Amino acid sequence: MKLLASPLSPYTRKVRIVLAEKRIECELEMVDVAPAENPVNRYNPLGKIPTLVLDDGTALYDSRVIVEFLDNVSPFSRLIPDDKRDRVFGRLVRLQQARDRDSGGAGLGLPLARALARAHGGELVAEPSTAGARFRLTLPVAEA
Ligand SMILES: N[C@@H](CCC(=O)N[C@@H](CS)C(=O)NCC(=O)O)C(=O)O
Repeated sequence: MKLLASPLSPYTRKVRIVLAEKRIECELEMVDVAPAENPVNRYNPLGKIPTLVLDDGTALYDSRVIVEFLDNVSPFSRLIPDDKRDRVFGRLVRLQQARDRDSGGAGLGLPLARALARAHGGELVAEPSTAGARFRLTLPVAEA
């Protein structure tokens, strides 16, 4: 895993803080994004840093995406504490800026899903996960 970075970039510093907090080993490659043919273009069409290049060549960019990925790589020093995970069930809560109204998210799906589960005597909870979101739905067995 390699982070294309610059010491002057605040977004790079944010990612480096997360790497340090979570004690994730990562190669750093300092790059200059000023030239038109900057070395980041090969991995990121926006040519911006930070860009994280995974061992299989997959490139992740935008510091928010990188930070969320890193938080899921290791459960150590969780950025979103387990006891705050229930926040996703709050009405009109959208945790990622990328998931705004234009992309269809109103922050109502999960509270409605939980309300429906509870209306049927069940429960919907968010669980820890190392790969994306994970939910557990329990419903009572209907009596015949
Ligand atoms: N939203 C991006 C912003 C990244 C960004 O603007 N990086 C600057 C350096 S701090 C950059 O690469 N600028 C070069 C350019 O825009 O061509 C993030 O959070 O990663």
